[in-house]
Amino acid sequence: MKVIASLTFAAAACALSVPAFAQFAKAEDAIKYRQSALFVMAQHFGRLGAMANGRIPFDAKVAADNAEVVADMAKLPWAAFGPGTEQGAPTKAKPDIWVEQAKFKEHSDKLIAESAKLAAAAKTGSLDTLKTAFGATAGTCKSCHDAYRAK
Ligand code: ASC
Repeated sequence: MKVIASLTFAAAACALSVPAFAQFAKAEDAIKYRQSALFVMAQHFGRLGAMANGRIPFDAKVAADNAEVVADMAKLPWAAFGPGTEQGAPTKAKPDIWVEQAKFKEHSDKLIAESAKLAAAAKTGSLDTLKTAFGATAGTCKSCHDAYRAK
């Protein structure tokens, strides 16, 4: 009983004190996770871009659905950039991410904020509103990539 109690305590203490990285069994999993989240986000963002740029017809419902996925996915990758995930699988993430964590977080927070605005903009049903919000969101993708993604 004592052993079980202390194991339970140890497990609870671990859950409380370890960084978000601990949700991944290994660095490779964290890298795959963040790449997957960013990939799914890019697929849905690309569909919005096609509408914003007139490559496919504007459909308000499709736009709203895609923008909602973008806003949801935008929250996910960042917990997978934890300590020790600089390498472990092929990655374009620059080492500066782990040196300039506050700056990196500013970028990710900006994306989360802009993609939430994008989802709200898409719900208005106005293509012009969508275009503006798409541009602002794409700008946050680009500025982070310029700083923290290798070519
Ligand atoms: C996309 C995509 C990105 C961003 C970026 C915006 O659709 O895959 O990485 O937009 O190109 O500048």
